Amino acid sequence: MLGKELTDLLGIKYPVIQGAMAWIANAELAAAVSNAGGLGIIAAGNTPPELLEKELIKIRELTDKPYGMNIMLMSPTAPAAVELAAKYRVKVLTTGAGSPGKVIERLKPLGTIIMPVVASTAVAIRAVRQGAQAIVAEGMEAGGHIGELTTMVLTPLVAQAVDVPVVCAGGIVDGRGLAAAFAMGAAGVQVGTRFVCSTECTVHPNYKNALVKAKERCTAVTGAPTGHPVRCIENKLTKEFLKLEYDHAPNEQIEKLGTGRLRAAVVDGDVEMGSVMSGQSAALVNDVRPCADIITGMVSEAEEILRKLGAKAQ
Ligand code: TUI
Repeated sequence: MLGKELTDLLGIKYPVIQGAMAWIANAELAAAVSNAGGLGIIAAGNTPPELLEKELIKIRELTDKPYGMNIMLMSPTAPAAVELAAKYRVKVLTTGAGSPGKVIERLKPLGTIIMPVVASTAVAIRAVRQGAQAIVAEGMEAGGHIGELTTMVLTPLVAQAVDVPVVCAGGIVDGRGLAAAFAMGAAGVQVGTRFVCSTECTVHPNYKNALVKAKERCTAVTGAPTGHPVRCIENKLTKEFLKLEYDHAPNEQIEKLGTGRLRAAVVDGDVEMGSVMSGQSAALVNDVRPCADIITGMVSEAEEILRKLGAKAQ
């Protein structure tokens, strides 16, 4: 069975991991994905520790399946999130936006499986040397904070560079993406944007609608000059950001424009002046469906594609 090294490592049924999305990936969404046989992940993001702890308590009531947590290493709340992962014995931890060395040192002895999200081969190799048990290779089609390489190039590069299971991320919404991930040497996929448009996701309906109606070339990347490029649905906010960047505005002015924008989109539904983080794959998402439908549909479609490809190769 394709992806067995990943599903065995994580104790899950299908090789589908939910991407960690700050403000969006809460206990409800993560539990829905885990209950459907994937791996749900609670995003620590910049969540204050007392609120994150509530999510960790809640998910234990919502699922008896494995789930994980993601720590955004650039966040000032990252050290507190690491301690909560230790306290609640979180089984799987993904990290993003930085080097996971210290997190691995602290949590691996407790039995936590660490899967750093990386955007380059160099960071993947270093993370495996530091003890990572799997790697999520995230291409620049993804939403939120991104690297420079595409999924198509990054995935095979990482898969040939490390000897642990690789999870392919960035641009994947369906069975075509899952089959392609296997073809590139990955053992599974991480899916973000598609799960935002799930019935169980508690994001504001305006956010889901913005993704459902998005067409190709609907996203914009801002923040590149500051070294932290972020992909969002193009709107008034991204245009203002890009204008400031074009005019070489001081970093403080750019930072000020960004304050509170993700919350505004996710909680208040402000899709014009909020930060509607999304992958390019929003163009491939046309409906809102239950997580179980998304996952089983993806797996059966991939099996059908792989069967057909197998038949043609003979
Ligand atoms: O982390 C993500 N995606 C994110 S984090 C986020 S929250 C945020 N909000 C506003 C501004 C910025 C971020 C939204 N989306 N994806 C995983 C990811 N990790 N992409 C790239 C990387 C990465 C970058 C550098 C991983 C490691 C790394 O290492 C650098 C080094 O030298 O160690």
